[in-house]
Amino acid sequence: MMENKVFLSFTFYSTILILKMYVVAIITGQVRLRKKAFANPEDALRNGGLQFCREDPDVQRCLRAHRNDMENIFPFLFLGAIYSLLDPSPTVARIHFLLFCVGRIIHTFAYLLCLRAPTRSVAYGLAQLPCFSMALQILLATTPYCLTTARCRATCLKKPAGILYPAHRAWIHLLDTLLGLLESLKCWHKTGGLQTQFSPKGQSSPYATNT
Ligand SMILES: N[C@@H](CCC(=O)N[C@@H](CS)C(=O)NCC(=O)O)C(=O)O
Repeated sequence: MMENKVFLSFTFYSTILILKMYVVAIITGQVRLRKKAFANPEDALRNGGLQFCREDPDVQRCLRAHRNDMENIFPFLFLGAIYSLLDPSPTVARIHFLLFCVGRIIHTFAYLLCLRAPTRSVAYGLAQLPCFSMALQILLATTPYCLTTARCRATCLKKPAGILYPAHRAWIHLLDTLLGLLESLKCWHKTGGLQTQFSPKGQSSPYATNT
């Protein structure tokens, strides 16, 4: 793991973001104390009385910021980890992680400090871009395997005499078309596209089989 620069970079930015979430949780607790707005009767009783077991707009804001972090940072932890395994360019990967991290930090500031719209939305959109890019690259890397498996299954469903049903033939043709499309995308990738490899270096296409 320590030799995988991309994974180290991912671990660094992920940890920063997890610490950021902890900070939001601490701020929520402080706002509860300052505004006397507790979530549980026992907390309210300890801090002045049951009447303080209530909601407060500032506490709600902190909770929404935290929830939005969970909606976005948790998927990033998955996407970033898998993306790191695809052997992308370390520089491109770092740009992905940095963009997400900066976007999420600005989002939190914008939310907690009630910054003027559309600051928060722009930060949200900025952070979503690398996530969509990583998701797309993961799909490009994994879809050939799934399609090849489907194709193998389809060819195994031959009639005893070795003849293919017309529906099977059409299905195999569709899978071949999709695989060809992915092969073209792969070439585009290698000639300066998204810089991620689909299969280990030097290995021929895994789906170059005959019908
Ligand atoms: N669950 C979100 C989905 C869309 C989203 O995350 N929007 C961003 C940019 S407008 C946001 O900050 N939403 C506020 C929030 O989740 O509390 C929502 O309800 O708004």
